[in-house]
Amino acid sequence: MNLSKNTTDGEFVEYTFDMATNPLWAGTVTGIRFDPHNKNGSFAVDYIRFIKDPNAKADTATTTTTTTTSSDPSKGNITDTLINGDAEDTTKIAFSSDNAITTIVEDPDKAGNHVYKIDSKKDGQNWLYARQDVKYVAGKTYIVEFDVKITGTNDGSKDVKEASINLNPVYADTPRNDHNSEVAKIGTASGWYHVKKEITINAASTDRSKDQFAIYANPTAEKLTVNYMLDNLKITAK
Ligand SMILES: [Ca+2]
Repeated sequence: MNLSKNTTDGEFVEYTFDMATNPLWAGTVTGIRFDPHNKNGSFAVDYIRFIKDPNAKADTATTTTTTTTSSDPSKGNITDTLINGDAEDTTKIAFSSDNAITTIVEDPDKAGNHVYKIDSKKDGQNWLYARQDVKYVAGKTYIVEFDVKITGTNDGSKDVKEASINLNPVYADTPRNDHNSEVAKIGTASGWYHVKKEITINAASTDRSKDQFAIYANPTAEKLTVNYMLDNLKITAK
């Protein structure tokens, strides 16, 4: 999307762009870049805002929605704030990702059930994340349970022999942000796989500003990204 000229002669000018005409704006848009000129100079921005087209039609072709909802970690600890772990509220995509398109779809194996679909939006080798902001209590042990199903790789192959599924309770300060552990080695032939794993937040951790619960799939040995589905995430304090 380009502006029409290199100067507005010192005046504020309002530009409106119809993003629906841009084929790259599909799925969940996670960032915008404002890059106002390709000459030396200065600029000021009064506002940037998103306006919904009042005539936009709902996409009835799929059960997916593009609204991402985060929990409110200010409310308390993770057992209170983790939201929509079973994906049954199809208006609340409670997981976000920097490298995946995250949607809620009907479970291909069970009519009427809804699940998160985590698909890579990049070529090549990615550690494909699903993240939700939460708040932990230092020293607490939590029981994490969820169902995961490998759906294929980002080159279109539906056959993954073995993929590594990992948990990552993200929090700062002890000893680093990431606290990874592998919880499953499964393939597409495994179907839905139930994970149950205990995590303990380091008792010395005091920085709650980066708390996040994350699940990710490692790339395959062939350096392809592994797509997956999630359902029934529950986290309970032990
Ligand atoms: Ca569900």
